[in-house]
Amino acid sequence: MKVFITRPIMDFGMERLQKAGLDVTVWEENRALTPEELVSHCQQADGLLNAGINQLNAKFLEACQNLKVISLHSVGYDHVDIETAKKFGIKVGNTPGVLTDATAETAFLLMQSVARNAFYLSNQISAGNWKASQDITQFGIELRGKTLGIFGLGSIGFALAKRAKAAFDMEIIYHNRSTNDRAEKELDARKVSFEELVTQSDVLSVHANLTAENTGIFNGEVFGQMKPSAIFINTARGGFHNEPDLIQALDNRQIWGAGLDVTNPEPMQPDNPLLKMPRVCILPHIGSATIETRIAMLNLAIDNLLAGLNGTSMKAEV
Ligand code: 8YV
Repeated sequence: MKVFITRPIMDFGMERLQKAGLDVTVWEENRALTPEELVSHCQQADGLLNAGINQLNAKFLEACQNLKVISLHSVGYDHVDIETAKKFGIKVGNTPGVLTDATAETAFLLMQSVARNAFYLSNQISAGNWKASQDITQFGIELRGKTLGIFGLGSIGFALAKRAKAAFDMEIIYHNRSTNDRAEKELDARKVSFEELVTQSDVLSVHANLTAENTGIFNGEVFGQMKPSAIFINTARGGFHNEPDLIQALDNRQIWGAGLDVTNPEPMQPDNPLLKMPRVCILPHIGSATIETRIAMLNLAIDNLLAGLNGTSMKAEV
């Protein structure tokens, strides 16, 4: 059977696929595939291992109905038209759980870095301005005892809340469709309305799945309702926040700071003003980018791929 992979994978992964007797084609070019190239490669394949956020929309799926399985090298599946895939009997697998801690640690890193204005002051050193930190306007704020608001308290949100509670004794509030009993029991977390989350959070961190309903939900109006001392963190998907509105909210001091591991659009352009702003920390979508986590993600993605090709049940099916 033929498999197409959208970017080079670790050697052990290739060995597993070759040991399974699969005919593997890998996209080696140092650029994203065009939608046309993706279709032309997938029309020959039985399975697709998709790394990155290629749009696997209805048009793509219509053209590639021959696929038995799409195995995502990601937990997020907002770039896949799941209903259409199901319609064509194409199984879709993802990688939940194995990246929970790495992604939560990235959010934890960002909230601390923003609170201490770390990236900006570090860049001031290379700009020959060591003393920038002595200016009171560049002083940081402390997280101890503050309120952490989680938008979408699933496994990653819980892992962040647990760290924030243990390290800074932060109060946890969350906005979710369903109640998270474990978080309420173990972290004394409190379920609140969206309005309360926005107005009460000292740090508001996004950990939900991106949908058509919540796309752009963090816009100028919402940033305007947040505390002027609040920090906005997004390690989920750039589509949750309206970036020009975020820049304006920071410029107008409607919020205190922001930390992003996902941007809108991706990749972020090098001249984006957010990269030079105090109290702003930007990372290039590295939430799950640790050796341990990427090995676990690839193993799970290959398990799902092999199961999909063999018609057996996947470890993680969307
Ligand atoms: C992936 C992610 O690294 O899992 C996700 O949803 O965003 C990241 O872990 C990214 O999608 C690239 O494959």
